[in-house]
Amino acid sequence: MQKILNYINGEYVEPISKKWLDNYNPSNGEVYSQIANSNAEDIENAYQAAKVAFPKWSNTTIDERSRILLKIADLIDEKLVELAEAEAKDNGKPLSLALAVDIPRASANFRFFGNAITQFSSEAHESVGLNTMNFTLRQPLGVVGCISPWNLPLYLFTWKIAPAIAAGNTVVAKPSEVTPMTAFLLGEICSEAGLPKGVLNIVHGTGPSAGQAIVEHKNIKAISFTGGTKTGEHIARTAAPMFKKLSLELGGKNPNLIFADCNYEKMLEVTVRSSFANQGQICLCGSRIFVEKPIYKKFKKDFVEKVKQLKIGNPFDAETNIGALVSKSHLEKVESYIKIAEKEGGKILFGGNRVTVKDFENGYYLEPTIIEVSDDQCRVNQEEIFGPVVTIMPFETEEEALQMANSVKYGLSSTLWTSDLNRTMRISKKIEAGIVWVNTWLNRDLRTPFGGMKDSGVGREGGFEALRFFTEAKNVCIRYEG
Ligand code: TXE
Repeated sequence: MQKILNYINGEYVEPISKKWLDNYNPSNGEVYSQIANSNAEDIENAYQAAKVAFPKWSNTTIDERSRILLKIADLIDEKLVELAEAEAKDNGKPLSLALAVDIPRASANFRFFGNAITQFSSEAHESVGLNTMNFTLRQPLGVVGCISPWNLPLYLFTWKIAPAIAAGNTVVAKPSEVTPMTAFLLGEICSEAGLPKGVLNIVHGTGPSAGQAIVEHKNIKAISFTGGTKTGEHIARTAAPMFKKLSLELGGKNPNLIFADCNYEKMLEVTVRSSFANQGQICLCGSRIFVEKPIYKKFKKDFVEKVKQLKIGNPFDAETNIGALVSKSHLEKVESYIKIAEKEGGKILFGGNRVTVKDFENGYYLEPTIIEVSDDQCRVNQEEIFGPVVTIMPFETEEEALQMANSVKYGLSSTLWTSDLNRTMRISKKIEAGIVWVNTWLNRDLRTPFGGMKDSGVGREGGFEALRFFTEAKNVCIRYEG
């Protein structure tokens, strides 16, 4: 059975403990590989490799760093099919989605930061009349930690690693133990691209063991984390007293506000995607749908009709729109919310049932589920479910829509469907979300700040925000004569 090894100092190595975790294929429920079950000793080895590599890498020219990142991007592009197949097998998502989104975005992450670093600069301030000149240095932090989740495995793993190394840091990175395969494959790609040994170290294992060891390591200067809000809280509690820089991209419970004056057909097509893409396992999915009363009945009917057409199948079938959920335990967690919804008086308009897929009988399949609720404060409207489940309810006024949109502890993204410019500006300014998509969804320009507020996290990724996170600003003030 294939072993998923750690990638430390440019070599694939076994965990010191020689212990392994089972890696499941969600499409058929079978164990198909073994994952290095690493601990603090493996993290220390990875840290030492990163520490040794740091002086040279942080003094590598911007052009050379850029060249290597662009080479990694090209190699990911060349290995698109192999990586997409690995991602679909490991996560359960449709191969078509991995081919179209996950892997191209992993490549784009390296290409974007390979270019961005050649444009990144800092400020100078002349204290006029005082013979004083100030300039700001933006120096790499040193060894940094990157920890990522299972929903968009290579996409989110590289979204952290690319800016970290572009800025001159060296990295100890841990992917989710639920979906480690493409992170494992990234190691040899980096070696092939000529990334010097020790610049990137990939250690596999569980959160409480390998992950915790990264967070509590006294010489790892910053933590860039994406995952659940509860875990984010725990990481913050550990890292804050150590005064580490923290970037926390956490959960979401995103509103989708649909006004009667929207482009209805476009809205309907995109809302199916924003509800169920990646089996609803994207922190940016619009899982709370609010529809203006005049079109509520029509929307309810049309939305159910459209969702009924979605094909639930194994990830490798080109026709599949909805693949397997990532794990048995996650399937059970999502199902538990459907039961809670029924207890709370929600009405299941469509879905709610497990699906048996021919030849993949032991896979983790669930119907896309639409629940009509009457109280926006009910649990299925307040808690992140992170599966193919959305709620819908009507609203009368803009004020009511905005009040309900903001009435959750999360504040990650939001979607607004309207053709009214003034309303767009009013709502965009008042909605409590780090991202507002208007007449679109998951439309991403990597230069923009990415992240949420409230319980959706702290800090922003993307563009120069990410390069600023991974550097320390130092003011140099020079007094000169005459
Ligand atoms: O996240 P976890 P998971 C949400 C969503 C999902 C929940 C759990 O609600 O159901 O998070 O998903 C590592 N110290 N999102 O299990 O558990 C862990 O090993 C250090 C939203 O993926 O937070 C993994 O690598 N690390 C999110 C990573 O943290 C620890 C996308 C994420 O694990 C750790 C995914 C610890 N003590 C899930 N405990 C988004 N915003 O995109 C765990 N980890």
